[in-house]
Amino acid sequence: MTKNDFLVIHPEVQHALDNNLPVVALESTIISHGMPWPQNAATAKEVEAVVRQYGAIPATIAIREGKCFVGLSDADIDFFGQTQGVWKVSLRDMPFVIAQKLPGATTVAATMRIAAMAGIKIFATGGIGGVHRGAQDTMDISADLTEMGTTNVAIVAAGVKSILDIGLTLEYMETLGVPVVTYGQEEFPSFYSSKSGYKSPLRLDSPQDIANLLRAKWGLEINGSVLIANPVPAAFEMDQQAIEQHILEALAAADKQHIKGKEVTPFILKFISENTKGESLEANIALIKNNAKVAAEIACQFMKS
Ligand code: PSU
Ligand code: MN
Repeated sequence: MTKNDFLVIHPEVQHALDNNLPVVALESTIISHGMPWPQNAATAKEVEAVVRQYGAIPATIAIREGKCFVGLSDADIDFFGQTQGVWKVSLRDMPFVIAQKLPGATTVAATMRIAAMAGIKIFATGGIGGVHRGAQDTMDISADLTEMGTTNVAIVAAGVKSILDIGLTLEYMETLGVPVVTYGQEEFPSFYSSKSGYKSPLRLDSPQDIANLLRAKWGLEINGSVLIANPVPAAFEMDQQAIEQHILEALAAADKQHIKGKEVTPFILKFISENTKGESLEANIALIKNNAKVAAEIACQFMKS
């Protein structure tokens, strides 16, 4: 078996790849573990529609029946939105979930790896994993970051959620050689808020400039990702102080209930969503659609070589 034997690429996605048309990869952990049913599936379909509206082909990625699927049907999206017990699959889980033929929703790390296998260069999501608060004791650093150090897929995300240590996450990306570019502003955004208190290492103001950066990076054979931080649309922005309060409560609850390892991120996301009466979910949906738009625009510019 070679790695291509594990891939099932949707014919529409394959056609786009064969003809150098823009394609945007999308993850599935956000569907199975990041949002409640039925908003999760509805959002995943809307995100795909936004990618199409801005001229690219969407490829949502997930694992099923021992294969990595690149491009899902609406019925597949419903399956990953509804089914209990779908695995959250980061890189270390991939061999097990594939060999056992279990259903798996892919994180940023696993989605990037599969997107790269298929030949997709641009990926849109909500937020990436990173260095957790207190990582100096727990060593809890997402495999999203190490994957970003090696795999040539650029990510459009709304920055880094302040459930993480944003400063340490930025430091870690610097160590890995990952350029962090904020789209259209000086400050690095923190998912629910356009602010974070950290200056963005880089800033660019057009999809064309971002596409040029990607060409330069990969043209120089500097492997790895570029993080394109796209601030949440102003109308959906949440107050930084208020969200910090919810995050502190979520972290305290996780600690008290001894939540560890891969359960930490989904637990905190669910806690915040339940404790902000859906306001955070609304922001989450708005920012993902905005990221899909920008990713499609970058993908279109990138293919115009
Ligand atoms: N951060 C978010 N929303 C998410 C995730 C992270 O704001 O949905 C998901 C993504 O799939 C990400 C994963 O890749 O959690 C990171 O998990 P971990 O921290 O266990 O690596
Ligand atoms: Mn972790």
